[in-house]
Amino acid sequence: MSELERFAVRGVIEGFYGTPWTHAERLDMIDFLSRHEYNTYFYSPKDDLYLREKWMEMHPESASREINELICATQKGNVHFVYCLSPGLSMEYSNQEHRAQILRKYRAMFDRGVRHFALLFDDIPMHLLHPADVKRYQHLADAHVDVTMNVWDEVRRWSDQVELVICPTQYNGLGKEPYIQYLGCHLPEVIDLFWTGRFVCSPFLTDGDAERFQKHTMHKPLYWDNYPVNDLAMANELHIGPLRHRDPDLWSHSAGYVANAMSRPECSKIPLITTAAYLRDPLGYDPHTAWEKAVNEVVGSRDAAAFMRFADNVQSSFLNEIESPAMMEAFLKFRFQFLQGDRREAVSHLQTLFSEMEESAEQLLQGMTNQKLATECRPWLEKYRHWAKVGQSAVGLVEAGTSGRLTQAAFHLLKLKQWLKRTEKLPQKVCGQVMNIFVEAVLQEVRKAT
Ligand code: LOG
Repeated sequence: MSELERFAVRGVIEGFYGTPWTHAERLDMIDFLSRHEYNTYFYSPKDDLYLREKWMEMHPESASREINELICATQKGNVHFVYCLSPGLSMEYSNQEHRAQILRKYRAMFDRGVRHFALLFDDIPMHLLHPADVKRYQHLADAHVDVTMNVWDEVRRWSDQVELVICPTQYNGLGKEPYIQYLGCHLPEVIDLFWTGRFVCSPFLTDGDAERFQKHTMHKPLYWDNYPVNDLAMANELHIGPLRHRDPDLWSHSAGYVANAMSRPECSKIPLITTAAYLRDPLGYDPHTAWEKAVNEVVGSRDAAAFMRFADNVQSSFLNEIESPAMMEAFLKFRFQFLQGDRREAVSHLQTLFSEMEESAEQLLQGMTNQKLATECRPWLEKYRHWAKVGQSAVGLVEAGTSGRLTQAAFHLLKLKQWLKRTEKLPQKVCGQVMNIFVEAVLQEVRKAT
């Protein structure tokens, strides 16, 4: 695809709540982005004090040195570094000194070569709180337009290469809500507006929604896609599945696409490689093919098969309604075979399934080539290993029960209950509801027989 026929901005935002990436992780990520044809990195971890909570203070010396290195790395890798400030928790919009402070922080970055800036007004009160602002502005959008135009008029004088992105306070919906409509219609088109789609985490991003957004706001949306991020309420999900349900023509209806990553950078790489494949060729994008390639690249050929087996059961997210597809299929087949055909064979298939599951878990827990990935995935791998144990006890119970060996059956039932209790204590989402459904079916048979 030619440069003109794809997303103009292909970015990743470090925009999650939780532990920010380390300096080394950022440098590694910038290199990764460059190799995968991303062209933009938004530096905006929510928990970096000097970008949000203490936005008025200058970065301490050591952080400032690290930012310099990040800027150099992005320049080398042909990636734009976007310096983002989130002043909305405390800013008095009408205060000249507050505006000057934003410009002072931007200028320090400009002098080091940064040309891309963002003002992020997400996750702040929807109403004006400072009395001086209440007096001066009609509403929040009025204040945001005023501050943005003030900042824009100054930074565009520094260089004609300077670009500015805004994250509105209302960043999801239909685009016709009064705040976003006001903002869009009062800001020039060159200033991009972030938008997460209809929802904070949007299962689908469609051309139709993008067109509607443009109609109401006079701006093509700059997508801020909240995948693979897994912060806050999503913390027990590990988003290592592929990107799905983004329309192939979205590039022509948008100003660009930016993925919000997880605080686990190595895990993030798997979905981000699939996203890169989508951004490169949206029409030809096939989630499963891209996913296998991504796993191969991040995990390495030695562990890829075991990891795929694991990852198939760790797909819980707003993008994916089908959990543990291979395991579900195996259970349905088991049920059919057990009731209609060869019981022994049915049981033996499940025995193989659960011992392979345990072997994969052990292999990945004990010595993955990619140690960093192993560390980041550990809690989910542990849960996966626990489910393998539950499965083995359940199959043991079925096998002993149907062949009349009641003492063994009682032993397996005890084991099953023990493993189930331990497993259910682990909060990580693995196997969705599929294992619970299977175990419940087995226990129901036991209840009937006793
Ligand atoms: C935050 C974002 C956070 C994400 C997912 C935006 C624009 N802002 O609800 O920092 O990572 O949701 O929890 C957000 O999405 N707010």
